[in-house]
Amino acid sequence: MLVYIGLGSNLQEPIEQIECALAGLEQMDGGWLSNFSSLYRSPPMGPQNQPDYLNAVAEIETTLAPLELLDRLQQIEGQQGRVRGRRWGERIIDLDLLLYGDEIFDHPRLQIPHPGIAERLFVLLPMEEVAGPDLEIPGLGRVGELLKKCKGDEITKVRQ
Ligand code: A4P
Ligand code: MG
Repeated sequence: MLVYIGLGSNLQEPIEQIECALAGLEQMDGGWLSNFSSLYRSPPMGPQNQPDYLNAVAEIETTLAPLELLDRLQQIEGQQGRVRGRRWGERIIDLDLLLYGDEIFDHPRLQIPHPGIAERLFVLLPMEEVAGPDLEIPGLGRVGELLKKCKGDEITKVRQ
């Protein structure tokens, strides 16, 4: 199964945190990192009294079931010292399961596609870079089309 993971960080050297999480994804049993995007910097969505975020998207091939994969992602978050605070608040690392093939999944612990994808430039831009504009988000449409409708927040490509 081809899956897309969103990575985000705005605490404790975000670039290093994202690189560390990518290394964790690379080493994950049952998953093969096949591609990843540049890093993008944007102001926080949600509470404004927190640092800017760095975001990226990784593409993985996996044999893991959705909830198994979520467990692995939360393990990586835990290894990097993530503590859960306020909703949409600052974080060392956030790993969101954005897409799991073309499946729609609704479970108390896991919603796929990840809610909010369609309005988030910091998800759509790196996703388009990795997968191209024709990638279909189940129930929502193509990434390229969603991007055209998205309001232009400040977002800058940091590197790569
Ligand atoms: N969960 C449900 N579906 C999923 C999924 N598809 N992937 C559950 C991952 N987790 C999923 O997540 C809370 C619970 O969501 C998990 O235990 C899991 O069972 P969390 O990461 O602890 O909480 P959260 O991240 O504070 O809440 P939420 O609603 O997931 O926030 P988001 O959507 O992750 O947004 N601004 C910028 N510029 N860039 C960002 O990356 N990120 C956030 C957080 C806020 N503002 C941001 C950014
Ligand atoms: Mg999250």
